[in-house]
Amino acid sequence: MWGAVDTMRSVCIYLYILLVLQLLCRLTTAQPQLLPGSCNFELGTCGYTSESGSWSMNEEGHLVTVDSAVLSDQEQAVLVSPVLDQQEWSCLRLVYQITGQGSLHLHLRPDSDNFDYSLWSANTPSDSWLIASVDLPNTTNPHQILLEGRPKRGSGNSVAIFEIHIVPGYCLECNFEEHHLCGYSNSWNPNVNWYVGGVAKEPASNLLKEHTNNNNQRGHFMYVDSVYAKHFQEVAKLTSPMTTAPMAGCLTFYYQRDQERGNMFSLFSRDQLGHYEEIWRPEVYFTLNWTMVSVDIKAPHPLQVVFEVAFNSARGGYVAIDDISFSPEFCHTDTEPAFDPSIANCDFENGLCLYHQDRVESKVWNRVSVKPNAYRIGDHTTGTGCFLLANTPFASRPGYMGRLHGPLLPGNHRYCLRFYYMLHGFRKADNSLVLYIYDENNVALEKVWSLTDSSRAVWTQVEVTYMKPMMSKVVFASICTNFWECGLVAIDDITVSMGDCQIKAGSHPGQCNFESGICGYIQDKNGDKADWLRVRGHTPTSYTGPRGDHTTGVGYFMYIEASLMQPGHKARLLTSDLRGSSQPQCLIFYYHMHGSGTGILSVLLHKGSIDQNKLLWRRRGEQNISWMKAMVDYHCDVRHQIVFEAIRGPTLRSDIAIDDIQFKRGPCEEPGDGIPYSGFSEYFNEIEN
Ligand SMILES: [Ca+2]
Ligand SMILES: [Ca+2]
Ligand SMILES: [Ca+2]
Ligand SMILES: [Ca+2]
Repeated sequence: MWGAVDTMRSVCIYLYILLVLQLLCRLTTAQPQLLPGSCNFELGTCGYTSESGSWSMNEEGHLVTVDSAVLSDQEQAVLVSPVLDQQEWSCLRLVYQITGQGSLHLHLRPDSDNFDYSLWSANTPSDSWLIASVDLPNTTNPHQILLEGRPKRGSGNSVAIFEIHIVPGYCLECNFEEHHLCGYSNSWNPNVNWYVGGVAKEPASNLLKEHTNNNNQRGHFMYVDSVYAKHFQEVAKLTSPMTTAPMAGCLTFYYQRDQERGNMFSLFSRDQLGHYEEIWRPEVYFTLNWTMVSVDIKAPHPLQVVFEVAFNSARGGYVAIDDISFSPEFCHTDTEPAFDPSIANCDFENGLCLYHQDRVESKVWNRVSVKPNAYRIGDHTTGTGCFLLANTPFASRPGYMGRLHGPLLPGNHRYCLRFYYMLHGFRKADNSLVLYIYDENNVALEKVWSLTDSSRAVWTQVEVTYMKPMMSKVVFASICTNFWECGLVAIDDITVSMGDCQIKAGSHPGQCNFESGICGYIQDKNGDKADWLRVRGHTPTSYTGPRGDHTTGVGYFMYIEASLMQPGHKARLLTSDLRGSSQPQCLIFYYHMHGSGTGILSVLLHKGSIDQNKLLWRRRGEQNISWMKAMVDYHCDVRHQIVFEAIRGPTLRSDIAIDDIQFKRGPCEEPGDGIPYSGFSEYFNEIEN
């Protein structure tokens, strides 16, 4: 008898301990694990320091602000995190507010790199706080996070940060236990909306139990029902934050659904241009319990996921979701790996790559290289390389059509095709170049582009976005019906990438094409007599300067205008401060030195004092009518700037231009032209070969 009571007591104590343990467990799981770099600015700045300008702790705590009133002559205030060495993928959530006019920028500063990389920015003012989600992809480099506030000058403009949370995992993931809902947002609709559901706020149906921690008071999920639906096709949308990196892998989530009298439930992906693509819809109308779903995602660009439920009446049932997670491995073994369309790239430097011509016709397209001289433009890749030329006078036969076929690429993908063309003579452009998409049976599916404008004798970029449901390829066609009117058309530097051409790759701090400004480059105001000018089109003086830029043929470049300078005058353009790196660096840029009086272009390494300028690269005198590629290896482990210094030659025909500057971690892969300095002659007007 006593023994039985003892046993009862032990069982009770055991159950009690189990209960306490469970409670403790719930307390720890309810609080997301915060990684170093997180801060709520309540007790201090958690190791964040002001690098420039002044972020200040608000008197009431809870936030740091930068106000235009306290930024005396600076335009921005930069807050730098402690050094973080989180290597796994993590998600940074930022709670912020912009009041009046201004912007907030988030940068990543990898250790041992010259540049800070822009991760995210915002410039929309709001009446209350907003939340931003920024993916921090896995890295082996220690790094820092930079918060740059730029309130516009004038009173009432400020930028505030309330909270920085860095949590393990992907920004798409959410269990809806945290109060910001991981940046997921409901698109407000008068009658149907996604709400936070949970045990505390019992939803209409008794079937619903939250998923994350079964029976947990704090457990929450997202829930939409039809009770207030009044019209046909009322849609509730729950949208994830936009990822800040391309995503490929497996998205899983749990859902419950009761579709007694009609609702439509779908999961969409949405890109930065607003293109929706349905990636999943349920196979069943009614789930007895939480049901897990796994969907493979292959996005070459940042994306959002959108959970959409459409109701037709107030009796359309409900849908609930919870525990969205992501893994970089595909969930289904038959999912093909993300396709790399760069197999269709070709710069024609080493043959035709995977391109070929129709066999039945004589060679209409010829791979040629133009010996660099002052009259004929060389290729686009380097200025001295190879390109394809159709309709050379020797090959032309009236009435032909010369086709150049690209490799077959899989269907159902949106592709961005870019290439450069140039009319290499001055004849009629009509039909000189037409671009088709063909299927695998060589049937033309669509004419996607044709050359219409007349020649400016400059390499001009074309961008074409296309998508076909079946395997397809691009076909460049050149048509000649009348010998005397046939154009001489050239193509070079074909690239194919995934996604719409309008989605530009994120701006890279080490790249400048001068299309939207001068990238923070600095005009020397003391050590020279003139400035570099940013222009598009051609330069005003004949027989010197480029006819168009290198990036697109119709974009911007920097140049010195000889007619505004005296012989021997210098113009110096400096990069912003580069941090220095233990790694060798590769500087690539394009230069244009054409004109009988061309002077000198030098690239110098500047370390603080003028005396420490080191010559890295130099060209003297007229080089070529083409944009020429330069590659410069250098190494500098302290703070420095790179200087582009042009010296005007003896005559007006001495414009010097630069474009498409790029810094890469070195050493430069391909051999450069191997000549760091050329033109040792004292005479400026020497023409080099
Ligand atoms: Ca949950
Ligand atoms: Ca080429
Ligand atoms: Ca440009
Ligand atoms: Ca200057």
